[in-house]
Amino acid sequence: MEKTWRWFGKKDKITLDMLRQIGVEGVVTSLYNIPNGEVWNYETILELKQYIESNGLKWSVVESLPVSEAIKYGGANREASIENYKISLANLGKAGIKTVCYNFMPVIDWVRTDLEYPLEDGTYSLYYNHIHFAYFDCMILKRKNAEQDYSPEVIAKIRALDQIITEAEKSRLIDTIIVKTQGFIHGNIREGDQNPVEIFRQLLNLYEGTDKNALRENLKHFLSEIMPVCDIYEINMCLHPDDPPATVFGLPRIVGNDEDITWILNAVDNPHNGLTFCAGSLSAGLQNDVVQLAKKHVSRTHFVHLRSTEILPNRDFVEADHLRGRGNLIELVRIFEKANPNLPMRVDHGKTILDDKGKGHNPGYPLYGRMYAMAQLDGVMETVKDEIRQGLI
Ligand code: DNO
Repeated sequence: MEKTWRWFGKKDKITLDMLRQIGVEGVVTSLYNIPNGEVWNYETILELKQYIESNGLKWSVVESLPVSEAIKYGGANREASIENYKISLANLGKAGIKTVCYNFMPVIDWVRTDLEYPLEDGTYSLYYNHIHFAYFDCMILKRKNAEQDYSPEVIAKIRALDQIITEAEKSRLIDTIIVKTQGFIHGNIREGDQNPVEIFRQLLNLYEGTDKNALRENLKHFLSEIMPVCDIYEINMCLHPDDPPATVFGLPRIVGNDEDITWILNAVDNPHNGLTFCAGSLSAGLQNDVVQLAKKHVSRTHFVHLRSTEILPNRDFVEADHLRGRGNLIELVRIFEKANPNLPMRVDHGKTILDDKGKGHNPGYPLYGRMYAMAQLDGVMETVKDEIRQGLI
């Protein structure tokens, strides 16, 4: 597989020169300054592409070309937004960039409640605490009828938490769930925005009346519209699964299990309508056996996120060491390496280790933690290539 790395543009403290030193082959990045829904013009794409190439690397994958909310909920300016998306895709195609990752999660992308959860060995991981999440939903956001989405045990626990939680802890929860995890990836709320909770409430209102079927139809419409452009430029669209693969805040989520993925791939049955196989997101759902999913959908997988999780009995989940947990990454490398040795993969997330702490890297994207995981997976990939050469698999 091609070893790629998520790089956050020229302002990223982890420079392209550093990436070359640690064996990265391709860059995964985006035009972070262009607001969602606006056109990516050819010159700006080319300028960044040439900058990457002048540093001895290539721009392998776009992550993400973001899909605006209007496209997802079917708002008034949906068609104009789709037209802009097509122009951006054509411009990417003309520049020779042909792998595009995106997601179709309403309002909020990935969900975590703790960005520095301390582990016994002195490192830190990303963490999802179900009670803290429910507390934010019911007691801070005060979403209408939110309590109906949780069991009586969970409600009792959030009431107990309410007696002891401090204002600082509440602010940290808001910051983690809807600001810090979202702003750096084209999310709806950015650091410095005033009253993020109110902005978030208004965004949720946009989806009133949009159920799972409506969201599916909106995705199908979007894909049907953009496929002709993808056919001309041979662009592979890579839909990222929902993280975690479950309904949140009463919003529909439609990329969480085999039935969802099969529906989407069949609804627009074009090889350019493909997947980002994110083992981390998929493994965070008990319903998913990632190895089975990979075997079934390998031919439509155009980009792979190698990451793993561990689900705890209380519905919390923690990001696991990359070679352990439910992600089963060794077996996934066997499946993907065999199917397509050029398939781009990136290590997704990494623990905060050594002197990563306090370096100001984006949450989940520290230098040493990711470098360590990439070295682990590099070893796995070389071993698997050897297994293939020897005809063992
Ligand atoms: C989080 C990421 C996601 C992902 C997008 C793809 O760390 O995995 O934000 O990039 O969902 O569109």
